[in-house]
Amino acid sequence: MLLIDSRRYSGINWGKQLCVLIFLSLSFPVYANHQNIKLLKLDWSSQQVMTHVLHLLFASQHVNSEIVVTPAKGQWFYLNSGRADIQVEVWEGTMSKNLNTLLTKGQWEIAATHEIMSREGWWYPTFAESLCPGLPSWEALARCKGVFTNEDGIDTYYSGPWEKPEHARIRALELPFKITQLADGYEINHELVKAMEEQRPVLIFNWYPNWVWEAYDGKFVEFPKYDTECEIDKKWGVNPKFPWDCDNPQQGWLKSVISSTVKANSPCGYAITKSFVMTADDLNYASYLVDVTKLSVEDAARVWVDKNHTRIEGWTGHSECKNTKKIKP
Ligand code: TMO
Repeated sequence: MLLIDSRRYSGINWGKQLCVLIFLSLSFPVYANHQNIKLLKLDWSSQQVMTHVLHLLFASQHVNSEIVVTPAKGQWFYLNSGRADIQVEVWEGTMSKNLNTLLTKGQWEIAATHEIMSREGWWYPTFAESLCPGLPSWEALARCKGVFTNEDGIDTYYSGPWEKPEHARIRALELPFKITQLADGYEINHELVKAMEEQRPVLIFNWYPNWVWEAYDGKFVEFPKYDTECEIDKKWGVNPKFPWDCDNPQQGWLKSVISSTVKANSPCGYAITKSFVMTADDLNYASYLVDVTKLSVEDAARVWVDKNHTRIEGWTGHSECKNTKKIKP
């Protein structure tokens, strides 16, 4: 209706307009692709800070880059379609399947394997163990009605927005919990801190490394050990009727991924990203600066780089970077 009206009254030739629009939308991303390396910024603090740190390292070597923002769920679309070139934190616990699919496309490779054993799972404060004997074993949870409740007294597990199907795990392990799904890392941290301040038992998605382990005494629930078969074979594990009756990997990897476009177009950017290998302390500090100190992500990245100034040469002093003019300090 609107289109017909505006057509009648404005006299615009929509056919021609449409052609121009289609031409622009088809051609523009292709050209943009050769100009800037696109760094993917997702929805938890350490990833956001590390993305900005890489952006600063690139800038110090005159490598052009820009930051592209999407929630973690959108990352595979962004990577697959060339809308992004680098993701600095791919976690095994929630992202291994999608990463493997991406790697089979041939235009992607692992840039770095961080020196980190990562884990993602259900976190609770240790003081809750006296209220729910048998923890950290998952079997204790079924016997603990009324302990991990929300403000309305409903037994609740607070999940994140990341990819693993927590509903399927709850069904397969017959756990008496409703899920409240939080939007991102900031909502998770807010809920966790609120519960800690009220000394309220909380059952909530969390991960290692993260600042939480430095601030509070807590543990992961131990589910049956992870096995890839558990995700696909109903018969595997304690429940023969449903898949997903197991944990996430308890000692997972953490990697960065990079497109072959960067390798071809920016040897210096490629070399920097390959050498940008993080430790657990690096990520703890990054998340701490944002979640506890409440710095903006941009400021946190600058503080993080400052703290690590002795390592900068190791990340940027590559022969591939010597040709580019350096920014004068
Ligand atoms: C993807 N995350 C580290 C927040 O679990």
